[in-house]
Amino acid sequence: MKIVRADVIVTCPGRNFVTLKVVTDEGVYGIGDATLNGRELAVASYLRDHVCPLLIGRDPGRIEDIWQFLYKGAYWRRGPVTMTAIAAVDVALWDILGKVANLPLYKLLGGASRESVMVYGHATGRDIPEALDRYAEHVEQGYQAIRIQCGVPNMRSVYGVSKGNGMYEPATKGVVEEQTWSSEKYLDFVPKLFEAVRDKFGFDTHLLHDVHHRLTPIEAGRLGKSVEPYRLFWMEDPTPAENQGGFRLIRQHTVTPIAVGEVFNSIWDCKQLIEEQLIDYIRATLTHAGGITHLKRIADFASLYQVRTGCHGPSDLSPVCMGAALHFDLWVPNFGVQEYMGFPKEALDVFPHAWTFERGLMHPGEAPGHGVDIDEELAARYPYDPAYLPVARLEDGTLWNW
Ligand code: CS2
Ligand code: MG
Repeated sequence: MKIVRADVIVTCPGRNFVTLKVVTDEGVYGIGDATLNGRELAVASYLRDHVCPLLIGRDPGRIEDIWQFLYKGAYWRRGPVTMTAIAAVDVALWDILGKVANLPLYKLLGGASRESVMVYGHATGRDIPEALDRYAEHVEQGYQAIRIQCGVPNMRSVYGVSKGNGMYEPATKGVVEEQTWSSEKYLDFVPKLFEAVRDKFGFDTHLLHDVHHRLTPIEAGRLGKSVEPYRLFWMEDPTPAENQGGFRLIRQHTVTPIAVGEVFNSIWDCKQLIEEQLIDYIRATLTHAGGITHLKRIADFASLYQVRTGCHGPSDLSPVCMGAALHFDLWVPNFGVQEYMGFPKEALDVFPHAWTFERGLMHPGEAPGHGVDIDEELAARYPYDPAYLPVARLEDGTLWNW
């Protein structure tokens, strides 16, 4: 079997997605997600102009060799664009392998380690009452794990809160939104949010929260300590993780579990955090961390240190990533939780899928490969629509971490 075509499909059914389709001489094809929110065309070009021509004629079954060829052959190793492009190729090749073997991807990885995958949804509100209403809806739908984000009094904008009643989408079409941030106002407020959740709903659901890189390490230590009575499942991205050693300071002050890694793109980004047990969950996901081949390595390394997976799964990664991630989640022995924000209807129409959702639990299905397809004709009706992630500024105007 040989690769005869590799096409990049950019579409915007509700939001921009980049998909790689790899076609073999026997007509079997596989698809992979190559979406990098706010920088989509960089990955599309990296694939179209530099990678796809190198795939033609290769054996799609040599997944590991092609991964090594694209990683070492780039010379300029790692980075979100490179690793997202490699991930798209990798996931497409695993999809082809599953179709050729007539097996769902999770069986190729080693079979199911559990009956289903626990996912967490997003409850957001402009204030505590509204956030509690959304939390109640998720409890009603049977979610066992729920992330809560809320507006902060006297702060004009805040991370993670839906505008209106639609789904939360951070990117804004055609413009970079400038948001304001105050760590002091946030730190004074957010324990009240968790207290309200636990007072109203008790401790039966896993409570998650995303700090989204906003604090310094000592502030993160203060936050973790202040919320220990509310027993969070995790506080996510408490501080930017370029300085992995900075997390030692957080660990000195709190036992609140920590999740990091959605912006990581290789095992090297998380090595120190994992081997020093500075985190409890690794958030790296298939699309941005080199695909199945690399994320398996990260998960196996993490398992040596009792660090569990918590794959990133926002609506700005495509249904292809979601489908493949559920196979990974069903197999991975040190599974923690999977993020699932859902998708706009038009996106689910463009990407038919085999996964199921039932009362907070998901299953990838039994279709050969990862079970997600792309309707290219429908995709063509949604042209790319440039959109950008916001930036955050402190109240004095200093550019901060969004
Ligand atoms: C967030 C993401 O889901 C999360 O944990 O951090 O929504 C993140 O803000 C977006 O993926 C950025 O595109
Ligand atoms: Mg996050």
